[in-house]
Amino acid sequence: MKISVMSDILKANDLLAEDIKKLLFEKNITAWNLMGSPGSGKTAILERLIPMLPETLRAAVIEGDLATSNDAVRIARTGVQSTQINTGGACHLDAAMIRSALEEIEIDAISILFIENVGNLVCPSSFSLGESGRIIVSSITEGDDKPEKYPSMFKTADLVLVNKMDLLGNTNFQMESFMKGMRKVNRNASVLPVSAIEGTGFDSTLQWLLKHVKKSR
Ligand SMILES: Nc1nc2c(ncn2[C@@H]2O[C@H](COP(=O)(O)OP(=O)(O)O)[C@@H](O)[C@H]2O)c(=O)[nH]1
Ligand SMILES: [Mg+2]
Repeated sequence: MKISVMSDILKANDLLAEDIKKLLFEKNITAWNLMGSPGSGKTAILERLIPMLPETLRAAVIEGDLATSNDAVRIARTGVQSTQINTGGACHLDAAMIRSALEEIEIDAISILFIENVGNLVCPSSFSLGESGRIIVSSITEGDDKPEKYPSMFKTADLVLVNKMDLLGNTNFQMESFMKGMRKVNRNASVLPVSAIEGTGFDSTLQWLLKHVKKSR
């Protein structure tokens, strides 16, 4: 019984997500679903990346959180449109929330949409938001075993940003172990080490993004 209710919810979400995908395609917008644990550095990465985007690629951000507008306020400081969704307890965003948030965004003015999902390594992976691709932020302080422990999240990634590399000397994180686990669950995703605090790795991240923006058009 529980299983069929869940599959109905996912089916309804997928239908709505397809509509969003079509709309974004018609408007020539590439949308990234940004996922990862709470505190992995999703907002900090956007704060670094957005000012690096070329003038021709204007971005907007949808921020998802259980409560507060703190992240949307941080993003607004970068000068792009940002809107906050409070899920009121739900551990993930869904397509209906994105459809409402899109009504608040001037979508004719943008080419890239970042959707920062609720911090969680499980729930968000099952819910399509109509995105063009998925970026997972995994910080080294979480440990190098996360891809293997949370395969449903990592297997759907197009890009994994391994954040907080500035702290490498203070942890037992081994990139080799991380990559081993990662390749067990996902052979194709790109993996890039970054530090949102120091700004390292962002030239490669930007290049990856620009290449994939072109591809999805
Ligand atoms: N040392 C270090 N701290 C970081 C880095 N990126 C983010 N943080 C810190 O990690 C905390 C959570 O960052 P935030 O962007 O809010 O994470 P989010 O919950 O995933 O959006 C903040 O205190 C950030 O300053 C990084 O590259 N290095
Ligand atoms: Mg955040």
